[in-house]
Amino acid sequence: MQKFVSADALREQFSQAMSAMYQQEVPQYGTLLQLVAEVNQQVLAQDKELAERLAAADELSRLSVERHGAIRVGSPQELNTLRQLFAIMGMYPVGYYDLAPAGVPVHSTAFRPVEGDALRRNPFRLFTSLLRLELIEDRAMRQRAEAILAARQIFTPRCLALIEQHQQQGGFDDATAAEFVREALETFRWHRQTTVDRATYEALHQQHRLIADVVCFPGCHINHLTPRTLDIDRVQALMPEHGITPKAIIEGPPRRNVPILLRQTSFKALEEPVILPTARRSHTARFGEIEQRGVALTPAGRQRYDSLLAQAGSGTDNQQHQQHLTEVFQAFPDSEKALRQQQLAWFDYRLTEKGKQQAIAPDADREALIAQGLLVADPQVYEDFLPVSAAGIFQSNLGEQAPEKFSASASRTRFEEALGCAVTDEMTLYAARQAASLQRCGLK
Ligand code: OOG
Ligand code: NI
Repeated sequence: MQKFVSADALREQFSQAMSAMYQQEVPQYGTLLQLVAEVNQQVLAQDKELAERLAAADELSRLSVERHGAIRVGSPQELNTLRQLFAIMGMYPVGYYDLAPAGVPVHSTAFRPVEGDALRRNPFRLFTSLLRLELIEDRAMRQRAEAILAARQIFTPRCLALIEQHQQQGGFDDATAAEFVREALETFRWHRQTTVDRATYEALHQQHRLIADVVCFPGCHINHLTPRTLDIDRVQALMPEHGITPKAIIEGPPRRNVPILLRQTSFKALEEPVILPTARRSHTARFGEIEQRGVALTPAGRQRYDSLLAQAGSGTDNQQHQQHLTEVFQAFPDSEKALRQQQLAWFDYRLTEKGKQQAIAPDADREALIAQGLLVADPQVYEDFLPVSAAGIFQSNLGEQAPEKFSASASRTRFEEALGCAVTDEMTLYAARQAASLQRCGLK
């Protein structure tokens, strides 16, 4: 029988190739990677308990490969082909994010692994946005953009052929896998040369900077990659010393004893020269970002988070903003026990060695078992994104242009039609994982 390369191995190779390409294209990203690795090492050296805990939960090995990226596409066909391409690497669309209310004319999903083993091996995810051209009011402009997008092919012919081959044969051998990674990478490469003339670029840019970025280039360049840090406040503070200018505030929840969801910050997009057929100008699209991931929240926890975040509002000074957030978030329980008891967060349960030697009644009280040292609850890492944070990251990289408000309603159905399938609801995944872990312990 033919031996196929696993989807996990393909994803790993692809994410490494993507990182190498981006470090070459944007050297500041390489600097950021080094800084994050140093800070992670310091944190682990200072916090032995955390180091042991991460090791026990099998989280340590993935830390250094942990990253996400982001891309933006222009047409339903492009999104549909991306779905097929990412499926080969074990990445499936999870979650629907509508960014129009925050002034960004896109809606998005994250292509990511969904199984526990795949996530532990390599959690590489891509935040993928589809431009909502229907939000452009100028009809002539909208049609022009649609025509430009219809005329481009962001995938190499060989990449398309390999996707088809995979669908027919169910896998790749080693050599074909390597070729697939090379070909797939081409779609995400930066091109200095636009496909449109200066007047068209300026007109689209005038509509919205994002539209120019999505429509005027021959591919959908990766616009950032994001390593995972164990201390985002420290990295944010150290960035200037390393010649990197961070955005003003860290997005997401404040620093907590039990980190929740996701905290993110980025460095400003580069102003880089692009070549238009008859002119040159600068274009800002590509940046770097870091994130610190915490425990995934249940729907009840998430509701509480959303309302506290709305209550806290935003700010321009990071220190003040973090202080204010910390105060507002005092209303959110900050111990694992409380998060479990109030069912605000998702956990993975496992029996200790002692626990394995005992008969455990299916309806035994979990907290009692934990107190007796028979059961351990590891927080489930939040694997997804936050729309308010994402909008903040988008905005900080679109320059000073005042955010435009789009009143259009969310359009999940249209997004899923373009994608060619429904997006998976992330809560279902966390809930199923917690339930499966309890079952493995013989608990209900
Ligand atoms: C995506 C911005 C959002 C995140 O991690 O939430 C984002 C983009 O700029 O295309 O990166
Ligand atoms: Ni990002």
